[in-house]
Amino acid sequence: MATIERVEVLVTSPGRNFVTLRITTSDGVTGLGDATLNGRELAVASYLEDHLAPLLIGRDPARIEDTWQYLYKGAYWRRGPVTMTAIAAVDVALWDIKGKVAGLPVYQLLGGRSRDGVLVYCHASGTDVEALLDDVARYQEQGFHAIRAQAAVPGLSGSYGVRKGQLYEPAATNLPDEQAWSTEAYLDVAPGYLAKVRERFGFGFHLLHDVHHRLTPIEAARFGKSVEELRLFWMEDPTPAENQEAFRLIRQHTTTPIATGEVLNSIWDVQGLITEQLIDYVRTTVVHAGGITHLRRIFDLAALYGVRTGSHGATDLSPVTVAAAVHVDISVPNFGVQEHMGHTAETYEVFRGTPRLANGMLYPSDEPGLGITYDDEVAARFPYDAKYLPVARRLDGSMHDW
Ligand code: EZ4
Ligand code: CO
Repeated sequence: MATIERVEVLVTSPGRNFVTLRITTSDGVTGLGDATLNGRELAVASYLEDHLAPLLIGRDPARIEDTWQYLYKGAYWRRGPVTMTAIAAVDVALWDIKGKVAGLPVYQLLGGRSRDGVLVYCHASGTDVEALLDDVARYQEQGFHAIRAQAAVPGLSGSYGVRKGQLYEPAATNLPDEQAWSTEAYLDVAPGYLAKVRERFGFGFHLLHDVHHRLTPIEAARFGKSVEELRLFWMEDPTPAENQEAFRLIRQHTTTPIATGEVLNSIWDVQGLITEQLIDYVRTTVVHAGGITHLRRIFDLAALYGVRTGSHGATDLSPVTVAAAVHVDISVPNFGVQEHMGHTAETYEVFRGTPRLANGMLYPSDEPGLGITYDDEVAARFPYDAKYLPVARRLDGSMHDW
């Protein structure tokens, strides 16, 4: 029997910080797992290095489920983003190893393809409405069938989702950027610019919008109602995700589909949302929700209730997660859509072999395992660089959800 011989925690910052776990077996097979938790990277690195690595050495790498249960139950302290991201990294690295040992891509181990490719949505944004419309046009020309639209709210520094450089990168400062927020101003403009997108481009593509946890339940209900005719694919995170009750109220008022879950990390966090059919898309993803093993459990529960998947896929999820997500997405019966933003050229030099993007779809690699390799030499050129997500304050100076 092969055993786990080496466990390495790799930190690199090719444009942004990534934490990667590499497990090597006594047979010399390596597996990669993403362990990136934006703005709290080193907490997960320490969890892995100081607390999990000693437990993994000597274990059978083939026992993925048992290792998952051992790490989850063995922590005693349940759930939480740091724990679940660390467990995810181990889980994904072990799936990568299992695929390499079997000589099969991970999606084959998950039951094979349920579809030809994975529909992705991209991020269009603009500092004003015209710029947003230009951006939507650009993404349509690139062949995307699903497009998220976000525009700056005039007079506010804190509009979520508006790109400054080539990629939207909110964790951009060495201390949290303080941004101004006004719900009233946002609600005044957001339905209007989404309507302009439909006016200009019609209904022949999926239009998405991320509210990013900024509204109260009744505000979210009003927003959802006001955009019903625009037939959004979804409104994302209308209210702070931890209050599952809030979704019941929103649901009673609007037929606009709801997506949530990118900040949630276990099946327990989405249990009520799914079983009460309070959402349409569950956004939990491989890296923050306990890996492939646990994510599949969430998606299976969702399938029972007609809830589809819509996994998070921002730039802070490394190419290892993108690859793992595509292996899951292509195999599960209740796939909905996958968020896709892409990464810097430097990131693709560190992580090679990322899924192929064509005509608005991602296709998994057919290499054994996940199909991703990690270049230590390139990674070493980009040392860790502390970066924080912004915070939002209302106009009276009080804290708001960012
Ligand atoms: O703000 O991943 O839908 N995507 C998002 C992201 C999140 C970042 C936080 O790290 O909401 O842009
Ligand atoms: Co989001």
